[in-house]
Amino acid sequence: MEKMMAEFHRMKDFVDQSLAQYIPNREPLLNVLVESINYTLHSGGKRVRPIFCLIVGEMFGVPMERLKSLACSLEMIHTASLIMDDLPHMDDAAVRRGRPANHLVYGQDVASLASIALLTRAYEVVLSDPDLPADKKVRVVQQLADTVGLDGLVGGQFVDLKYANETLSKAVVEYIHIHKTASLFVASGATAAFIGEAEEVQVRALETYAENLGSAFQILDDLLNTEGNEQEMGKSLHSDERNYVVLHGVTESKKAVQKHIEKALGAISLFDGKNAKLIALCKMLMNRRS
Ligand code: GRG
Repeated sequence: MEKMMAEFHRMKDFVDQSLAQYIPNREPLLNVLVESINYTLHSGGKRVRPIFCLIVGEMFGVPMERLKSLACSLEMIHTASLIMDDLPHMDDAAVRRGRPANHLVYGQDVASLASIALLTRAYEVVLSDPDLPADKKVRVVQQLADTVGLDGLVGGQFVDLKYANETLSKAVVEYIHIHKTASLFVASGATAAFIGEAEEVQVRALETYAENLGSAFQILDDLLNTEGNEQEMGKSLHSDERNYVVLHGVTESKKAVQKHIEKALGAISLFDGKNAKLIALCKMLMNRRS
């Protein structure tokens, strides 16, 4: 496990360093906006989605360097969503990644623009990658846009916000988790597998893994919101929210996490002998305290 953790650290460092190259500041008038983007981008995110992308790439023989733009793009989308999520008219959170939320430092106007700039940049970096063939770029960006839009993060966030004060059915909670959280996990694995020219059945298996890992990740997030500690988590906790734990209780939620993990691990048995990192990623995420 220690060796595996060292590998994940190596991937995280690669993403951290590469991200810095993708946010150049060519215009002094934009200094504050660029500073606001970098403030949240480089404030200690776990880089889970790009790490998953790099693991999948490795399984199909794609070197990290070839997935640089995609891995960074996934993290930019995720960070853009966090900045937006924290805004007062959304989740209204004061702390993110252990620091005051972006809008509390730079203002809501700048934070909103930082989120949009980062999201747009996410598509640009893939489209302008000289090492990715044009047909691959188009499919990847199409999947990323789908993952963010109405049928993805935006849809999940909308349902989460608009139905937060109603009694949610299991199906609606599942909709929120799959769209708001799991969809970006799915895209992280599926796009890397596509670049690695994986077979259809392998892509499906990775999607099942990612959807279940993403759902487990979100339920665990809800559990940590209830049982965790704000300092360790590095973000504002909303224990009173109508999240999975409030609806189903701690015991049921822990069972649901376990069930999703079993499904995730079941799906990747197909890659027997090549799936050690995916198993380790599951374990690492389930043991997390932040
Ligand atoms: C602007 C891209 C964009 C989307 C608009 C605001 C919104 C729609 C969606 C919000 C989605 C959201 C914040 C989901 C929560 C997902 C989640 C569990 C976040 C925590 O992820 P970690 O633990 O965080 O990986 P770190 O800080 O480690 O990166």
